[in-house]
Amino acid sequence: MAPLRLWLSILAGLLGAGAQEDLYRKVFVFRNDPSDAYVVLQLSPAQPLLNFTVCLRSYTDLTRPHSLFSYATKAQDNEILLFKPRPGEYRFYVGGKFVTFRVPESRGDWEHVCAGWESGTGVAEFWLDGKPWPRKGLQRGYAVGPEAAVLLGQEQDAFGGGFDLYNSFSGELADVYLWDTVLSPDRMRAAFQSLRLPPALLAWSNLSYSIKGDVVVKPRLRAALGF
Ligand SMILES: *[C@@H]1O[C@H](CO)[C@@H](O)[C@H](O)[C@H]1NC(C)=O
Ligand SMILES: *[C@@H]1O[C@H](CO)[C@@H](O)[C@H](O)[C@H]1NC(C)=O
Ligand SMILES: [Ca+2]
Repeated sequence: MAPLRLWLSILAGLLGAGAQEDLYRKVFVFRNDPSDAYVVLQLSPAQPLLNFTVCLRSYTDLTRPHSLFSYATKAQDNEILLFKPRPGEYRFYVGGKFVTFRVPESRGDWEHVCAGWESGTGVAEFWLDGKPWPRKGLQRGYAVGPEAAVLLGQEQDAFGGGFDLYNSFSGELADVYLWDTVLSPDRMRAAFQSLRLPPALLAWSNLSYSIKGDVVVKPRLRAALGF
């Protein structure tokens, strides 16, 4: 290895920089319940967000509260949070406030969710398995702070920490995306169907992440409909 490359790889190791890869047809398996494990997603420095959409797919038999996506800033730990307090209910937080979306209890299958938010109108969208739920109002005029700690598997009560192990995720997660726009309905459906998607701040097809603790990357068990 050339000295410069060797030095860079040592530096990357010291900084804890993780893998950067296309996770197409792969999943994170969070093996323990409860768990202290998590995955840190590297988000390139950005401007405050006035619009965004977060999407992901989860597969779990947890009935206790659990976090699906936790984006914290130093000023606000629940800056963006997708949280499932119990079966049949999702909470979508922006800037520490939340709206609740009641959904059918899981049929023991993968669930795909997209949550979108627009500062200008304060309209929050929630899509489950490619279908929109009635929109709600949340944090009109707010701006989501940049320089975030973005974690899968744990719910942050402090920047990059403050975990409650009984809010941890256990099961499988895939297809995590974050865009700085509210996706059009066609693209919300495309995300559900794992079709081609626009460039994103976080993309499952090019994810820069590091695993902390007991999480493994495995192939999906089923290929139908892309999950
Ligand atoms: C946010 O979305 C609104 C409505 O589509 C648009 O007018 C505005 O320019 C967007 N702002 C940014 C910063 O993208
Ligand atoms: C993947 O992301 C990196 C930055 O995180 C970027 O430089 C690269 O162009 C991206 N690759 C693709 C195929 O989008
Ligand atoms: Ca929190």
